[in-house]
Amino acid sequence: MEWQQINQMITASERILLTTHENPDGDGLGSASAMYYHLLEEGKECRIINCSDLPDEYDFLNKDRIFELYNALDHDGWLEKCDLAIIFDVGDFKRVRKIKNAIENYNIHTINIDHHPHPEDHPFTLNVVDTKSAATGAMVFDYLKIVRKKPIAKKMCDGLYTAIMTDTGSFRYSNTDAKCHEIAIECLKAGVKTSKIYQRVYETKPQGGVRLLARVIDNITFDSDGELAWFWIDQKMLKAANASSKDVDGFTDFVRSIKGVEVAVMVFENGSDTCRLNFRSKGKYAINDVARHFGGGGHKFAAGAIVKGNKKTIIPKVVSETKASLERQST
Ligand SMILES: [Mn+2]
Repeated sequence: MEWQQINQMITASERILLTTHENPDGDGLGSASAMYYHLLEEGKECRIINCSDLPDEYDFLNKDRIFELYNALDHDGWLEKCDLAIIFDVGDFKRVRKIKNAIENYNIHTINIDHHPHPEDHPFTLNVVDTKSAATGAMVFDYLKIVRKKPIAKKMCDGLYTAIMTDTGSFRYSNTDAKCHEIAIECLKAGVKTSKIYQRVYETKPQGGVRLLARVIDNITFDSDGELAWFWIDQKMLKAANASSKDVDGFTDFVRSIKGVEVAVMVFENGSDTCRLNFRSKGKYAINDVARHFGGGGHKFAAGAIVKGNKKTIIPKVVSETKASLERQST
């Protein structure tokens, strides 16, 4: 990997922006916070500025109030003199929203650290991608291991552990490898309270979200001899359950956990003539080609897309396209 190039660019910079994608997850946030504390030790002036608010379940990473929500008035003065932006787990540069404009307007050099695929003609100054890595946090761990003279500090480990835990579904998904466990060992030795982090992230489900899940479970449709399970959610269901759109995170993983199901698909009607599609596979079938067909993308076994249209028009297309893909792959 290009660790030395990253190191050179960081060394040459004074003021550094760290950021991750909209609707951030544990991987993007954990990676950014680990790097933040490292750069602070290096004497850099750095800030984590995201285009979305910090989700409640990650507030344990924010004891030092390190996560900021972008707003041009507050931040553009600082960004104007920024030397470098490090972007974590983004998948697509567009997913940092308005921060992309600021980076381009102020000609800030960029390092992209990610385990999602990016095209050859990527827009970054330096593109560091390892699609085999279970999490972006595992790449940040490697970088810190190589450049730090001191051990990785507890505060950095809190972020790294959160990144690995959330992107592997707590060390259960097919991307979990020996490396993930090695990182976990190092984090435990550094004093990370792993069960506390687990509880904070996973055992704080809002009641509305659980009520919504009950409705979803009641309406799963099975296809392709039970290997495909799909469901939809619309704004009416959300209202009736008193849930928010954030609550649907993890539903597709849950539906995939049913016996015999290989692929789970969610069609979520956003309310503004768009639907969010979510694809999860146990590993027998790749589903990112279907996501790509609908203009999205992602990993082989976890992908998504956002499409124009309502559930009436979208569901038949998504179901038939997914069924066709499963059929192609089983012959
Ligand atoms: Mn990730």
